[in-house]
Amino acid sequence: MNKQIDLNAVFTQFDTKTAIAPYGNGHINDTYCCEPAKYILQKINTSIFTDPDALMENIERVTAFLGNKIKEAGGDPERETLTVIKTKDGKNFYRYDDENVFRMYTFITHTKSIEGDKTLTDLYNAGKGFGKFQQMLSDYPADTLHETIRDFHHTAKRVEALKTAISENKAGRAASVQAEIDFALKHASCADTVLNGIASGEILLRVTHNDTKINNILFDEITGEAVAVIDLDTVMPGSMLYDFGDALRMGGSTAAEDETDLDIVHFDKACFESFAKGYLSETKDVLTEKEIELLPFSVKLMTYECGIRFLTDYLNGDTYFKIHREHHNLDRARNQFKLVAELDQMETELKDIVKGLLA
Ligand code: ADP
Ligand code: GN1
Ligand code: MG
Repeated sequence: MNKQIDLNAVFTQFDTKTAIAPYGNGHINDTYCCEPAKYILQKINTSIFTDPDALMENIERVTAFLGNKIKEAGGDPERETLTVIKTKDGKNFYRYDDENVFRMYTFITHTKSIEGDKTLTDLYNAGKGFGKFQQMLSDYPADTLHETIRDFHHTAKRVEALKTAISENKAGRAASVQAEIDFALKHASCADTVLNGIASGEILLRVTHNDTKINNILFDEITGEAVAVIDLDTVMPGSMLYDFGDALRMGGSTAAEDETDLDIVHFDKACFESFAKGYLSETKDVLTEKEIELLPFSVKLMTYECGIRFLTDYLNGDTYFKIHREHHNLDRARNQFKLVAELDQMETELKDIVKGLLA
């Protein structure tokens, strides 16, 4: 955290007085756990989320809506969705200065995050968790939500951003990554499929999470079942294919997103099957034929999109994703492209798995 920030002044605003420690493995916000673990304090990344008012309005609306659904189903809203802690002035975030904006959530206790090794049961539970989240939001009035990051999953625009980064070559790295650039441009034809489906109405625009990494779900530390879907910054209208594909981008890989030994990076069909089983158990009745058909493709699409975002950031000089070592974004891009190459060969098998699950 920026050394000049007076954290006591931040705490005073939220009427809390606790020690803090950096927490979690997100690539975007700075997260701190307040001890004893009662609150999560987050410095919102305002260079990415440029309108904190709109962002927090979305989160308040969506969590209130989910809270009602959870209550109706006999659940505990304080545990099964995020709870925003207001400042003493009744605001849902605190602006310390122009760049430093903080929010606070209740810490959801007795849960675990899955960052690395995961079992097939974990994937089943994650699929069920994200599926239920989407199902609960299926009657949310989508047009009342702000678009917190414009064109977030507009893959064709992501390809354009990559092309701009190549030609601008801001960090002088383009020549050294020609092989990755060639791979990215060769596979760019996948970018339009979902966009075309949305335009034709075969794929529905729904309220989706849009950032369904497995570590954006909290699991019960004892039963292992999904408790709450978190990191709601990107909840906005989108395709369910984005959520399904993005979850398996990491959930279906045999290695971490930044593993550099590509010989151990593979896409695992059993992981796909477990996640899809959990996901479809909650959503199969609401999906269109086209959405079902494209479930396997969506994994390749989202892995490709994330790969080109990492490559673009590398070419731009690492300004978007947090990096923890030199060439981190390049390592991440190579890793994603290895998965894309495998997924390219697997579509028929994955389609058969989906057919089997729906039979
Ligand atoms: P980022 O956008 O940077 O990924 P997240 O909102 O996902 O930030 O938070 C980072 C990590 O902090 C999560 O992966 C999770 O482990 C933990 N976390 C966030 N919110 C809560 C919460 N309310 N209760 C418990 N843990 C949380
Ligand atoms: C970011 O915030 P976090 O770490 O859950 C990113 C996702 C990427 C992901 C790659 C707002 O997710 O889109 O898929 O990193 N979130 C944003 O690991 O850009
Ligand atoms: Mg996160």
